[in-house]
Amino acid sequence: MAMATFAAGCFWGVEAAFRRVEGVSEVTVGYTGGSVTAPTPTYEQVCTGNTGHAEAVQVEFDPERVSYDELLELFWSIHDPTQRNRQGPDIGTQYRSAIFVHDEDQAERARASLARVQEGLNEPVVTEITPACAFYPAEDYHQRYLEKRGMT
Ligand code: MHO
Repeated sequence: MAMATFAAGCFWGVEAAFRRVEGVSEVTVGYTGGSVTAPTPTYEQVCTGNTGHAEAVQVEFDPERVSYDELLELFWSIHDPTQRNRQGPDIGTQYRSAIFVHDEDQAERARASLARVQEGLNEPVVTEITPACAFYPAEDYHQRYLEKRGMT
């Protein structure tokens, strides 16, 4: 199993989208990319936009069934990567568009994929590509949030 980490706005919908993918075995919503590390960031803290953390999903996948490139395609399709620190009504650094890469191969694929997406857009893509760092799973009630409410 391999790991991929993405931030694309409110993590509820992002989780639901990745759960639909065949070859994805687990998706966890959480917080990453920020500076507050102890003990564990809470949703309330992240909501202030001051922790530096992004709402993100950690995707566990079988690379023989779904490729990282395919996951990237989905990532681009479910949000607007030209919006800085915002997706629709949700505003703040916690809603930024970001790819947290787990190795150099992912970094190269993410950069190449971003360049392809940029070709089709007039506005600059603001998606950050940074190395994956500590990932803090969000509170239980945020996991499978839409699914539990029959909203997927
Ligand atoms: N617009 C949603 C965002 C939730 S998401 C988990 C709300 O206001 O609750 O950030």
